[in-house]
Amino acid sequence: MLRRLAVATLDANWEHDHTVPSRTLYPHQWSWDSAFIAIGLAHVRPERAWRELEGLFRAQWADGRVPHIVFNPRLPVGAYFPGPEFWASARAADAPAAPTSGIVQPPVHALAAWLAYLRVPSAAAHAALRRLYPRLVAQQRYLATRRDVGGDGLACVVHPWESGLDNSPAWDAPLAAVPADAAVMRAYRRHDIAHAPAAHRPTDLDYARYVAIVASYRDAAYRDDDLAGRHPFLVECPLFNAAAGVAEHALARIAPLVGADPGPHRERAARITDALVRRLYDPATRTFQPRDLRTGRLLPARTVLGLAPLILPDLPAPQVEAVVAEARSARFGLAARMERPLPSYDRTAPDFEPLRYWRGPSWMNVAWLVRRGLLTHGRADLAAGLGRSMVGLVAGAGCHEYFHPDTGAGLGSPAFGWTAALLLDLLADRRDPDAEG
Ligand code: 2M8
Repeated sequence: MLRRLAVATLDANWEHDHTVPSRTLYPHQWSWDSAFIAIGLAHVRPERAWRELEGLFRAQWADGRVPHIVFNPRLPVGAYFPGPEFWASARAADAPAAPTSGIVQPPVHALAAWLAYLRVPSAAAHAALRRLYPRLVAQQRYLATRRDVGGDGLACVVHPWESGLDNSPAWDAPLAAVPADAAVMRAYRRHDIAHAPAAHRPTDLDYARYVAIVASYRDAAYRDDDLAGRHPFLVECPLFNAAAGVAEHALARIAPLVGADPGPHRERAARITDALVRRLYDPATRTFQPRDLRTGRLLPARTVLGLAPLILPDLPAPQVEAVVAEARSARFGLAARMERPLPSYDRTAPDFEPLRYWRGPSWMNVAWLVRRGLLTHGRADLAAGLGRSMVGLVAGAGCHEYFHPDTGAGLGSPAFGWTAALLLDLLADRRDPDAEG
């Protein structure tokens, strides 16, 4: 029954060569959505899983960046804000012919490709893996070289949208330092608040800042040289970098299948984990926190981003223990029998907002990552509790974009791609055979 709902949701969101996150709110192709969606499609429409990933990577830029949105040129102007006319990707020398955004999202794609292959290791899957491998390597190279603004082995994000957790309290301080005036939004039509209640979404002032950061990057033709000298938002994010580390582990598994050497991937994975622990783990709070490169300081909000490094198979034992303790604290409430869903933000914080985007509600994709991390580190009891809570959300409310962190009520878009896809993955495999990496 639930499985049928999930498959119907994915089928309804399928659009010639990709799956839209939502027909209403997000009608184009999104980067990390496609990776999560491919993981689910592998269970029911394996051929589409590869089309989803390969379609996205066809829009990869010559410098290796995988854009966070690939625009569907068949849609009318105004179908999403900011649309292709705002991003103006054609101004960048490295951009492909197809219109895209100019920023990236967490690199969960190598993991998705590896999991899709494991699910159905057919000749077609092997051929797709061969085609994707050099592109996945180029994606990692872009992040490791052009985005290592801190110079110590981590990639930085240049926009809150790159984190995937756009409106997280984690970004409040660095965002507040971006000069902007909410009045500029009078010149634009926000598409999101035509489809979702404004009280659930970022404010106009947030959007004015989002737009200002894009404009700064775009006006420099999306170049990454001298970001430290000119770019208004530069942050090292624990989830983003944990995804990059896991990508190297996945590439180390893929490499022998495509005639490549896994050694360099293993070495890079170890270096990322080491840098993550050195730069983003705070021994005082015993959790991972993003670092603002403009001030050099760790950002204090305790968000679900801090739990993400658990997905790294080589995370040292003291940090595993600390993250599991943080997840089990009253802030996040992880348990073998969960009373409430995993929130996106510390539920004891005074500014916890159960309805607003990434400031409290529960999301299937980050819960899926945390669950995978728990399995990776031998916490099957907690993973089972989290998995049951995740399935319970969809059973109670359908394939919503996100869920109320107290009641489990469905919020955001009602027919959401990654919710459906990751539910399929959970249903098919409550015990992950590849959990060690
Ligand atoms: C949300 O982000 C977009 C901008 O990329 C938006 O708010 O308009 C986030 O939840 C992001 O993680 C997700 O990839 C995207 C599409 O589902 O929506």
